[in-house]
Formats: sequence, structure tokens, C-alpha cells
Amino acid sequence: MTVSFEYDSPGNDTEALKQAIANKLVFFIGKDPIVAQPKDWLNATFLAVRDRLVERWMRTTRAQYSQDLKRVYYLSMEFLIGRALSNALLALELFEPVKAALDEMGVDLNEILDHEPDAALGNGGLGRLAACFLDSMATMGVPGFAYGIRYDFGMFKQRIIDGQQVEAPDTWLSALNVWEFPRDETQYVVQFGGRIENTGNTVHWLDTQDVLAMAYDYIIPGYQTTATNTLRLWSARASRSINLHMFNQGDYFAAVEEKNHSENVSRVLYPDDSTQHGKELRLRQEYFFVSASLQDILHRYLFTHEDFNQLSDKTAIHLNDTHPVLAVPELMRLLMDEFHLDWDTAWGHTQKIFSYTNHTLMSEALETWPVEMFAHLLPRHLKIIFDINERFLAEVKQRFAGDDALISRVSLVDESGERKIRMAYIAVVASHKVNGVSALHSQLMKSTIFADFARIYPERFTNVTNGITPRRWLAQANRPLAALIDDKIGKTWRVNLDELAELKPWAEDEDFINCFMAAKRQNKQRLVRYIATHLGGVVSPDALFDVQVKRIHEYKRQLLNLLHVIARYQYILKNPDAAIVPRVVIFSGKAASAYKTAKLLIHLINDVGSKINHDTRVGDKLKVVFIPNYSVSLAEIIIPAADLSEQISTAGTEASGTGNMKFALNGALTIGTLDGANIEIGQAVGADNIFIFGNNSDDVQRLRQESYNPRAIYEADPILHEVLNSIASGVFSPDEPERYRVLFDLLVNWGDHYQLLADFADYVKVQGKVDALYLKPLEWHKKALFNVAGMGRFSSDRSISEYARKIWNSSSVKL
Ligand code: DL6
Repeated sequence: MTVSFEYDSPGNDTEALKQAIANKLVFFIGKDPIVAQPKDWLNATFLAVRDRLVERWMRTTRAQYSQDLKRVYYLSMEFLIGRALSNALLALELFEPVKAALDEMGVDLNEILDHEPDAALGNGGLGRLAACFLDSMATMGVPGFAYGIRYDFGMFKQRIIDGQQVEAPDTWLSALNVWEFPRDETQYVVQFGGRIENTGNTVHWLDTQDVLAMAYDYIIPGYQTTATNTLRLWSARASRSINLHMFNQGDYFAAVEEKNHSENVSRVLYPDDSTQHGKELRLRQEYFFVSASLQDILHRYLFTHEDFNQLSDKTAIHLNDTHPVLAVPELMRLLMDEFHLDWDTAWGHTQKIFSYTNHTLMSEALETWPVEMFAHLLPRHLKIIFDINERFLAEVKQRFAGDDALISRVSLVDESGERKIRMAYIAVVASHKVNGVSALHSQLMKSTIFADFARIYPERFTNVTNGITPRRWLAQANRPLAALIDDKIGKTWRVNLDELAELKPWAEDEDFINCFMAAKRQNKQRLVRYIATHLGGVVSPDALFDVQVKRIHEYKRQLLNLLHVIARYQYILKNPDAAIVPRVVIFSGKAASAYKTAKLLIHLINDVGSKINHDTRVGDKLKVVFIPNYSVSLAEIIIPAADLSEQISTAGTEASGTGNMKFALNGALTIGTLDGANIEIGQAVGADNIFIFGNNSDDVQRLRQESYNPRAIYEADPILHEVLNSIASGVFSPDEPERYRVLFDLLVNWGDHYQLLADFADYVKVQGKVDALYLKPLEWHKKALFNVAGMGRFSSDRSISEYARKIWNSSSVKL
């Protein structure tokens, strides 16, 4: 029986909003307005805004069901979402009305927004890309549904103590989280361990230790559309049967222990995006979330279908990197063992359903798992992987007869030492499409890590260059610039970023350029205030803001940036009367907690900063600032304030980069290598409007294979020589002169793997060109405007429409 009833749609005028917020404050939060704290107002506002989304959410879900659309499931271990309220206000176009309503109640919206903790369920680029994609999928009506883990502790909080990174837990869930909908009724059993037993054609997985996965839903609002999507995060709960059994026997302590052990699965996000940590727990996490997600996906499918005939027509599952690859054997297991499909039918669906994005070529980030660990934790899945492998290798043998080396190279099991399962290879074999994230990366993917597979399955490989959502990264983060753009070309660039190209003619209008400069200055002043409040330092907005914010990693070469900073410092000391463009060099980023070199780099940045910033001979000519605890919300303050964007990875190592896009969209000029999406940004904004330096990826490869001699470069370049000697001899660490010796050795004596020295001279030379241009503000800002105007292609809406067309074959919901 269908119950039909009416409900009032909540109003959006100031009076209705005031009433709604006040009601939430009193009746939900239970606070008298007289004593309510900013946090209470935040939650009350959150709840009032959420009400205005729920109706859209239900309508979208109903439409998706009734139109029986193909659903796109995005599986990702990471979603670096940041704050939700300001984003929802923007999507609903409620920022001004809510601000007015709160104003009338004596509450400052901007102040309470600052009290929302970031949802930091990701490490860096991969997780933030997932968040941008959620925004675009909702905005474009792609029937998307994303799955991940509701970590109790997200990305660690970084504090800098005595110049060094200190990690503290991110307790983002300690306060009331009014944005999520706990779904007590949506829980799935996830099995681990045990043994398998065959009866006839049926395989049983028995004697397992079970954990429950409980769903928490988050509404993902689309911008200026009633379409929304859902992010469903899984939280681990101890399986009830275990608890009851132990409690009944009176062994309370063991029952609680067991409970804690089970629930550890969703406790913490691994603070490392390139190496495997706490190996077994990480594997458990991966299986936990894909098993729950796959059960949920099939459950939803069966809600409106009676058999599996249409499964692959109605379902696309996207693997965001290799972390969710266990979804492949899990789908096979469910279809065969639970729903009794035969292998060929199950595999036919699997290959049509899955697609996979690779986000890195770095071997340490390509997951492998010891066969032994697999056998002990996921015996049924190991068997399925072996079966997939057997069939796959038989196909390869038949097609490439006699090429035995190929067989062992492409086997899903690495037999070269300890036997290991190659997760990326499973992803390629099981997916109908595999994409890289920039043109260069996709091409290198085919010529390096997946060269053999590109021969076997050439039609599978494709490229979808990354993108960023213009809603968060321009409309929300940079209100002064957004307002200026609205004034000239209207507001629809938010959903059609190509329209930014209409700004180009305005480069000839000096008044407009002056307004453009004024917007940048406003953003710089906001950052200056942030630095003053949080770090106590004074920097001048007149200086060139030279910014490198991203994970701290050797391949991203923050050290190359620092070598230039030191060279500049030494130049200033030697040439006290020389005219020099004042610069504030800003760094921000976290190092994986176990990554010693990266942590040492943070220490060096802070030591160099402390020396330079206190040297009265330098004054405002040069300042170095390390802003702790980089996060999405901090990026929203830093990026719009940048003049210069440092994208200086060794060519061929940064798969795409998305920070590079955010900076250019906010009118910073890029200094960068021919790496990742920098290349495409250069093509889009014009070679005259970007500073490219250094070796390209072919040069890097050639040097690596042939004759790279960093010591010779060090000895031949007096500037570099002096810079490196100052680091090695303790100029920046007089209390411990040997502290940075290892960095010197890495560069000069141990091969300089990321070829900093090869690019140093050109980098310094091009930095000189940056200075020269900055002395001509009109010219500089014209070029900056060409950057903004050229960024249409880098909207995540474009990326998502490519995924929908080339990979998922999905269509949008009609509302
Ligand atoms: O594709 C998103 C993002 C790229 O923009 C970065 O270039 C790339 O480094 C990053 N990869 C990761 C690590 N991946 N793994 N595993 O975050 O992806």
C-alpha cells in the first residue's frame, strides 16, 4: 500500500529562514538563543539548510528509480570534502538570504561558518578530485552514488613545533554531525577469514569473523538544479551475534575487545597515499567498504529488477585507483555464490560494469598484497583471482603464442619473490575502460606500467584529464573575483566554465584590469590577516606571493623551490643595494607520518624561514612562511591570494595535479615543468602566459638511463654550490649542523633521483623572468586574466561529461 501525504516545502525568504533556524536551535539543539554558542548557531543553520535539500534529494532518488537509469557508482577510499555548509548555501543560492536572516538575529554567518570542521577523509589530490567529481555529477544530473569509509579519524592535524611536523588526531566526529543521516536499517555483514567448502557447483565461505557495515548518508547538492546525489559512507560495527554470544557467557571483557577489534576497520584514514601501512588493517578496510557497497548495489538493483539480465546495462562501477579493486572478485563472489550465476555470465557483467582510473605511475603506489595475507583474510577472493588469472593467461597464451616472458610479466600474481597479487593488473583485466588523468600521464601509463596491457587490450586505454569544480574553487573561494566576472559576463560560467573565455577582450581595458588587481589584493589581504592571526607574522600584500601548497613529497620538489629561496637570500646579502622584487614564499602541506625525508623538508623550510625572516638585512625583500595544517578550507584562503603558482614536479611524475588548475582559475601565473596537466594548462592559456622551465619527461628518462651526474652540476654552478653548502654545513641549523647533510647527500652523492640539480639553473633563470614581469603590474595582470579566461576546459563538469560519454555510458536524470 502506498501512503500519500502532503508536507510543506520550506520557504526561502528571510522570515521563513529566521523561523527555521530559530526552531532548530530551540527544538533540536535545545539551546536558548541567549546562551547559544557559534557552534550551536552553525548546527541550527545546517539543519535548516538541510531541510531545504531533503525534498530535492527525495525527488531525485524517485526520478532515478522511475526512469530506471543506469547508475554510476563511484568507489573511493578517499573523499576530501572540506566544509559542507557554505557549499550547500551556494548550491541553493541561499547564502545572502541566510546571511540576512542570521544578521537579523544578531549572528554573523561568516563567523559561524568558520566553526565547521573540514571533512578530511582523504590525503590529497585523489580524494579532492573525488569531491569535485561528486559536485559535478550532482550538478549535471548524472545518477551517481558514491561509496567510501566514514573514518572516525580523518587526515591528521598538523602542528609545527620547533619547526617540525607533529601529528594529532583529527576528531571531526567528536561534535554533533548534523549533516549526515545515520541509516541504522542499512547494515551488511562483511566476512573475513574462515575457509571455503564446495558442495557440487556451489562454494560456501564458512567460519568467518564478521563485521557489520552501517551506512551514513550525505546529500551532495547539485548547483542550481534540483538534482542531488548521495555519498554513502560505511562505519564498522561489531557483529551482534559475536557480542551476544560472549555476553551470554559472561565474558564481557572479551566481548568488548572483540567489538573494538571489529570497529577498528573504519577507525582511521591511512595518512599516506603512496605506501602501504598497517598492511593487514588496510586490506581489511579495502574489503570492508567494497563488500558493503557491492551488497548495497545489488540490493538496490534487485529492488526494481527481477533477475540479473540487465545488471550491466543499469550499473557502472568506477574504481578510483586500485584501493577498491577487491570489488571485482567481490562482485564475482556475490553473483556466483549468493545468486548462483555461472562464471561466464558473472564475468560478462563484471567486465562491462567496471572501469578504473589510475592516478600514479610511481611503483610504490601500485598496490600489491602478499598471497599469504590474502589466503588468510580473503580465501574465497584469492580463489576467484586465481581463476580470473588462469583464464586471462590462457587468452594471452593463445594470442601471443611463444611469448613466455609476457605471460609472467602480465600475470595477476607476481611470482618474482614472495608471491603477491597485483591489484592494478586486476583492475585492467576486469575493466572495459582504463584512464589516466592527463594527456601525458595517460600516454606514459601506456608506455610504462601498462605497456603490455596496452598491447593486449589497446581499445581499453583512454584519457580523461582531471578538472575542478568552479563552484567551490572560484564562486565560493574567491568572492571578489567571482563578483567582478559576474559583472562582465553574467553568472552562468558557474555551470559553463568555457564562458570565461569571454573575459579575454577585457584584458585591453585598463579599468577592468585595475578592478581585477583590486580583487587579487583583497584576497591577499585576507591571507595576510590569516597569517597575522595564526602565525603572528607580518607580511606585506605588496610583495609577490609565491605559493607552493600540496603534499610534501620529494617528487613535488619543494626542495627545488627552497634552493631558489636560499639563492635569493644569498643574492640579497651580497647585493644589499640591488633593486629586488619583494617576495613572500608560502609553503603549506602535510608529510606522511612515516616519510622521514618529507618531514625533514618541512623542518628545513621552517629553519630557512626562521633565519631569513629574522635577518634584518633582508627586511621585506624576502619572507618565507610555512602555514601549518593544510586543508581544503585553508586552500580556499591561500589559493585566491597567490600571484605565482609553483608546479615544479620532475617531468613525468605528477599524474595531473589539480592545484595547478585552482591557482590558474584564480588568476595566478604558473611556474612549472612540462608535467601532468601543466602541459594542457599551457596550451589553454597560451605559452606567453605561463613560465615553463626544465627538462621534459623524455629528457628525464634519458638522463636516468644514460649519464646523469648531479655532482658535476653542483661543482660547475657557483650559485648552486653555495646554496647546497649552506644547507650541508648547518647555516640553517646551527644548533645541529649535520641536520640536513642527508639532503645534500641525496642530491649530490646519491643520484638526485628527482633531478633537482638538472633543472635548478633554468628554474632560477625563469624566476628572474617572473620578477621582471611582476615589475609591470598591468602586463602581469593581463596575463593573469588570460589564465582565468583559459580555464574553461578544466572544469570537473567537462571531466564528468567525458566519463559519462566515453566510459560509463550513462545519461542524466530528468526532473
Ligand atoms: O588524479 C588526482 C591526483 C592527481 O592530480 C595527482 O597528480 C596525483 O599525484 C594524485 N595521486 C594520488 C596518489 N594516488 N594513489 N595511489 O593522490 O591523484
